[in-house]
Amino acid sequence: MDEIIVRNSGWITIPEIKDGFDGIISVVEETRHIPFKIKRVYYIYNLMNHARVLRGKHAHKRLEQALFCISGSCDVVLNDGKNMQVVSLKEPNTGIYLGPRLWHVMHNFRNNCILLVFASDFFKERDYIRDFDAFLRYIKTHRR
Ligand code: T46
Repeated sequence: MDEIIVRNSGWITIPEIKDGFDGIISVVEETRHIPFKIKRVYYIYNLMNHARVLRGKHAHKRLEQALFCISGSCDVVLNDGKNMQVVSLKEPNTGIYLGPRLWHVMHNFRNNCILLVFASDFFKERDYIRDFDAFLRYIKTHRR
């Protein structure tokens, strides 16, 4: 696992309970494994394994999220306005913390990728910054 160098992010590893031939159970408990109170859960699926498929392309002003690829794999480009890096999500028990003010793009979806996301708030379009130049302007005045 590469070290995450961008601000407001980091790996999250959740427990795996191995049941031998009967499979594995992975568990997420709010505030224990996920560093915020969970208000919303959503998942993204039916993703085409195609170079043109790009999701994200935005940042959030306040929202905190935890992103897990629970089937297949994908890459996430993270950009905090200063540093940029690409992380691969490929283990169902290893996700990333996606804090606020972090531009992110998900792509390279492989093998019927299913992205499971835990979010700290309900859906609010006004929390999104969907223009990259607007994001760069925003972080100049909202660094914490
Ligand atoms: C994020 C990344 C990781 C809703 O109405 N409610 C919801 O809870 C969500 C998540 C989306 N939507 C609507 C808003 C759009 O009309 O679904 C449509 C697609 O959303 P969006 O283009 O934002 O999807 P992604 O995959 O680019 O981004 C999603 C989350 O929206 C976002 O918060 O950080 O996953």
